[in-house]
Amino acid sequence: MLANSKAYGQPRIATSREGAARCCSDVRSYTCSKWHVRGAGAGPTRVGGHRCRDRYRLVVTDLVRASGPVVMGVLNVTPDSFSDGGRYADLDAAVGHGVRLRDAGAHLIDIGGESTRPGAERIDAATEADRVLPVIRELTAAGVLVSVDTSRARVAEAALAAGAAVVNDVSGGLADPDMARVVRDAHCPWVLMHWRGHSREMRELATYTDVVAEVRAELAERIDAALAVGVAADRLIVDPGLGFAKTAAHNWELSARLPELLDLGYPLLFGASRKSYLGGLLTAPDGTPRPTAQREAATVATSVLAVAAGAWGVRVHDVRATADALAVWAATGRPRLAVPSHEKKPAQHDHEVRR
Ligand code: PMM
Repeated sequence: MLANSKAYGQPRIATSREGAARCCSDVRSYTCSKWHVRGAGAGPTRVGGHRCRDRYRLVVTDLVRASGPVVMGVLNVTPDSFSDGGRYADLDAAVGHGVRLRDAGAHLIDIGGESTRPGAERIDAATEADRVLPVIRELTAAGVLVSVDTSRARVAEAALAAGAAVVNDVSGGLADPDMARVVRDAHCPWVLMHWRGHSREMRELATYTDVVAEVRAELAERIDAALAVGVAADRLIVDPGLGFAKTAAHNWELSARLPELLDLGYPLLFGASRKSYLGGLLTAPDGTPRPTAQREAATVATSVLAVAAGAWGVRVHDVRATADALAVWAATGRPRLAVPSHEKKPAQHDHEVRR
């Protein structure tokens, strides 16, 4: 059961930062004053010529425990992703876009090399790695904090070696049994997204009696599986996986009942950006769904509502629009729709002994 699930509670910033300073004396950090987010600086951190085993501590401390909402900018280096597919296949274009997203307010740039849109065919690991690794190298060299959007352990491992700081796994560890080991050994943050199967089969898997209860229970299983392998609880971030084996009605239900997922006690990432259920909401008079590029106002609304409900972060394509809206939300005193349970009672911290 979920014995160690109350991870997102009292921050241990001082302890972790002291640990980071001891371990990674050459960590360069930057500060985003707007959201008080810090991250590891450019390139892999090395101590005495070796990669520092715990170079992620600053990232973990300050991103996972971030007081403000974290904005993750989407950068798909794929020919076929539903929103930005084909636009950033060229290395310079991809790196330029990543830097622009960072400058627009993204704390983290999420780089994906395999389309996960419903119905998409899989590509092989080598192709996926060839697409993402050069972009990760260039962006981390430019001081941009990067996550890799992959469900393959081999690709994640290579991406971490290339400078990525976070693994965003849309399969929540289900697609590749080696992923948990890679993440555990790297000590990096790991986004566990709710997932039931690969793109080709996900439509048929969208059957639930109570979508929120089932997504919650399945995420809890993924958390427990990660903890059982030895991944530290404070590296985990959960994500409801909007659009992944979900109908539009499921996505709206999950959005409306976010506190039930927050009750798992982990930071929650919300990825609604430009997804088709927004297009289906905003139909033209003849019933045509709103095109992908014209779903931005709706995306911004989902971001603000999710953060006001207690989400830790949002994954978006148009970073500036969401970052601006969240700045307004922050300036208004960070109003909340509901108090997440992790703020009601202190976390157990039993996970800390596992480190
Ligand atoms: N959605 C997509 C890809 N990766 N990762 C997380 N954690 N959450 C998501 O909702 C998510 C994701 C699909 O959208 P894209 O094709 O625009 O990247």
